[in-house]
This record gives sequence, C-alpha cells and structure tokens, in this order.
Amino acid sequence: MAVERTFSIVKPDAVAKNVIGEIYSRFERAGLRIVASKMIHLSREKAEGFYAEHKERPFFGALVDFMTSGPVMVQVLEGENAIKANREIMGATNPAEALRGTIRADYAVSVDENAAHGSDSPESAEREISYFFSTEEICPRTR
Ligand code: DAT
Ligand code: MG
Repeated sequence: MAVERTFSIVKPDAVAKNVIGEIYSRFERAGLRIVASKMIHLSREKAEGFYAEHKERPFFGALVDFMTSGPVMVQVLEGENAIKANREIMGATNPAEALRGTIRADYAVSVDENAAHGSDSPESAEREISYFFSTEEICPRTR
C-alpha cells in the first residue's frame, strides 16, 4: 500500500471541547504522522470555498456559520492508506451512525457539529492540502 497524504480539520466544536490532543493521539496511534499543522479562524470566504461542492445543499449556510464560529486546527496526515484510514478513525458523517470508538462517536453530538473533517479521495486530499498549506509548510516524516 502506498504512503498517502490526507487533509484533516479538528472542527470548532472539538477545539472548544479542548480535545485537540485526544484527536491527534488517535491519528498517531493509528500510525498516521502529522506533517503539517496550524490553528486558524476561518473567514466566511475561506469556509465557503472549502465546502464549494456543497454550495447548493440546504445546510450550506449553517455549515459555514459553524465552521467560522471559532478556531480550527488544520493538518496534513501522512501514512499508509492515509485517506481511508483517517475516514475510519473519524467515523460516519452523522455521529449517531458512527462506530463506537471513532472520533465522531466520542466527541460529536450532531451531523451539524461533527468534530472532524477528512478528505474523501486522492483528488480532494490534493485540493484541500494546497487550499491551506504551501509546500514549505509540509514536513515529510516518512523515509
Ligand atoms: P463528511 O464531512 O463526512 O465528508 P460531507 O462531505 O457529506 O461529509 O458533508 C460535509 C459536512 O457538511 C459534514 O461534515 C457536516 C455537514 N453536513 C453534511 N450533511 C449534512 C446534513 N444532512 N445536515 C447538516 N449538515 C450536514
Ligand atoms: Mg466530505
């Protein structure tokens, strides 16, 4: 299996709950390495651009309100099969459907505020990583 990179967000609800470290530990325990990381408070424009694929969905306005409601951690995770591995660690979009022991099952209460984001494909990972990080901000850790 190839070493991949994926893009991840610890969303405002999880930052407010003070569980950034708990979530980072889960990535590390799963063998993913954090190769870039920063805290930012998204502008509306930045959040709208990030979620552009959902622009026509009824929840779009609420999603942007939530994502701009407080700071987030954005990070790049690197490891074997990182995109799928991160989606598994996160659990289903709706926390009510997320498997026990996943980030969303443990830290999220609703689909509106679901604690974490993870890229869903190699194409979205590439787009999302470059939407937030320049090449020199990413420090490869695998040898
Ligand atoms: P994911 O974040 O698991 O990739 P997605 O890309 O379908 O899920 O949706 C992006 C975010 O939009 C999701 O994390 C929370 C919000 N969202 C999705 N479906 C929703 C719904 N039915 N009601 C409210 N918010 C929703
Ligand atoms: Mg998605």
